[in-house]
Amino acid sequence: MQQPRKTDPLFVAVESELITRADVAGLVAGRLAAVRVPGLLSPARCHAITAALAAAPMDRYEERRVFPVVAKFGPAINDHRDAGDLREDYWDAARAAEKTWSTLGLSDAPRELCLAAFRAAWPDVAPGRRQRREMHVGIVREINAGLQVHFDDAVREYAGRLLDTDVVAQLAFNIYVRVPPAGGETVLWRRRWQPDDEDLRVPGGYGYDESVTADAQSLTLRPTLGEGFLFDPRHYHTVRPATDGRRISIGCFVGLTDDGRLALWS
Ligand SMILES: O=C(O)CCC(=O)C(=O)O
Ligand SMILES: [Fe+2]
Repeated sequence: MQQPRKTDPLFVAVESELITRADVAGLVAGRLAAVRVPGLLSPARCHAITAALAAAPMDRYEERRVFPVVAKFGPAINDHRDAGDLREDYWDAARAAEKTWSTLGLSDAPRELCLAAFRAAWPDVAPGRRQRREMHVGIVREINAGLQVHFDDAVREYAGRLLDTDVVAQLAFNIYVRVPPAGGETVLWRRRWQPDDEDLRVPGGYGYDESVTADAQSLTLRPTLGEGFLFDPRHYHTVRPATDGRRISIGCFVGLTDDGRLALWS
């Protein structure tokens, strides 16, 4: 893909030792495109998690929408969405995933790993609430064959509000607990959804033809083991196929709410 002749100096990735308040604020303000946190989890913890996951029953995203296939553990809101509403079966899937995880013998649940990554930056971080119920936090995904080019924006995807509080900005967060030796990059484009993009929808899919990104400036981030990425998912993004090996992450969405808190969900 051709890079534009002139580039936006604010569309950059920065590295942080820990997610800071300035990182979150910088992403929300559009002063940054992505924050990378190398070594957020130690290799030993990543190995312990992937070893335990071998005994966990993974399922898949809805295959008629999500192709190539993506294996996952725990519910994703977009698999339980009906006409802009969250179906009741989300809650059953959430409780079932939490129960199964507790049998794996690991010290930290995905929810705790996600919350912990933000506590230093934003002490007021908690699972988001919908109709007073706590959202599921921490989806485990195995994205070996890549993703469609897409964006994530709960404001557009959920006609009413997704959470009881208003989300004024949404970020996407992932920690990579297993990385392939080649491929598996996350690509972000400096391009947001426009109404005409609907002409470029992948038929039946959740994404768009890659030409939607035209010659927009892009950032390619290759995750390293234990690294965390935080970015604004309203920018079109994708995951490239792993050419061999497995790519496993634990992630969630992060909402900045109108009362200045961070609310997480998956
Ligand atoms: O796995 C990744 O790097 C990004 C996945 C993604 O699309 C997201 O977290 O919104
Ligand atoms: Fe995404």
